Amino acid sequence: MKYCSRSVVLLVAVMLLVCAPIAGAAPRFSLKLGHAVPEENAYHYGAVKFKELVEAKTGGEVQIDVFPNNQLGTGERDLIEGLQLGTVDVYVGSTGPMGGFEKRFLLFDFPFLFKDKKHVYSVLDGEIGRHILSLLDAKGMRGLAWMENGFRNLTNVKRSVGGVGDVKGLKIRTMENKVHMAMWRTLGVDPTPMAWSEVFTALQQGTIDGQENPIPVIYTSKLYEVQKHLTLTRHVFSPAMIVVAKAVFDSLPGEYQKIFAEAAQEAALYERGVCDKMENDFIDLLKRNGMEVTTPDLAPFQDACRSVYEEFKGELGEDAGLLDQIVAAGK
Ligand code: EAX
Repeated sequence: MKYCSRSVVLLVAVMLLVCAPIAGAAPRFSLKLGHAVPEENAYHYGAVKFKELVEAKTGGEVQIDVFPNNQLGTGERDLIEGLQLGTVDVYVGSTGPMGGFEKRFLLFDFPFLFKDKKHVYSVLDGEIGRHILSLLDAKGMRGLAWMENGFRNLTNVKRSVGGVGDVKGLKIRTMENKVHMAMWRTLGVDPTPMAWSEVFTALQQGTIDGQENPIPVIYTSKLYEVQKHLTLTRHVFSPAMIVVAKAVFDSLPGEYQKIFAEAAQEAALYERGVCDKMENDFIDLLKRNGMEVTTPDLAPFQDACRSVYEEFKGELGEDAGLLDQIVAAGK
């Protein structure tokens, strides 16, 4: 009897060991997601939502660790390069530097191209948006969804900007993007391309007078501590994206690839909502933190930088016609 009971105990123990999931088992895929902004920014909300959806839908077989605030690189261009080098698995961030990897991403950088967010998403969520995202496959990346950075506005420490003439001579940091730089040159500004990670210090030290970004970035990066004047120029709509390194995406089983695509779309819609609310709420907070806010007549700004279209349309190659399609969609 004694022998019998011991063998039963042994059998049960073996079964428990084999059947019970091994607590804390290493996930099949452990991925690093990087972005360039603080955890208070909408990107982080979108990144965490993506993480949560993917981990839940894969039963923890895929684990995503989110690294905010440039922890995986020295700015967005660096993070995007990381996708190609294998140091970053997932990127959440703006399209700003992407024109340096695939020229046709410059399509979205033309000044005053988009009239409002309805116009923006009629393009990004349609055939043009799908086509532009697909171009990343040839660059070692898989673009999964369009998030939102937002309409970009000017800040500076030197003077109030009531009209287009008031920006002449300002030294403004731009993203590493030749269309943005050209736009500011046509307005008489001295553009300084710089990684986002260096901007706050440069403003603090006075090596630049100002910068331009959407309201959520201006507030969550505490630029009110080093900038006095906010001018609501809305001169470019800056899309953001969820992009996976193609080597990583291709290594996933088909069912996980589908989960990634669906989770990215859901996270992007969620992030756009968060970003939109921040854009509406944060202008008052910027005023309360001492910023003077002006809303100049934008027509002179638009007229002054119209030449950028002719100067850079050729960069879009066979997709140059998409620029006219986007303009037409806004009429
Ligand atoms: O993506 O570099 C920039 O100005 C970007 O808008 C910012 O990092 C958020």
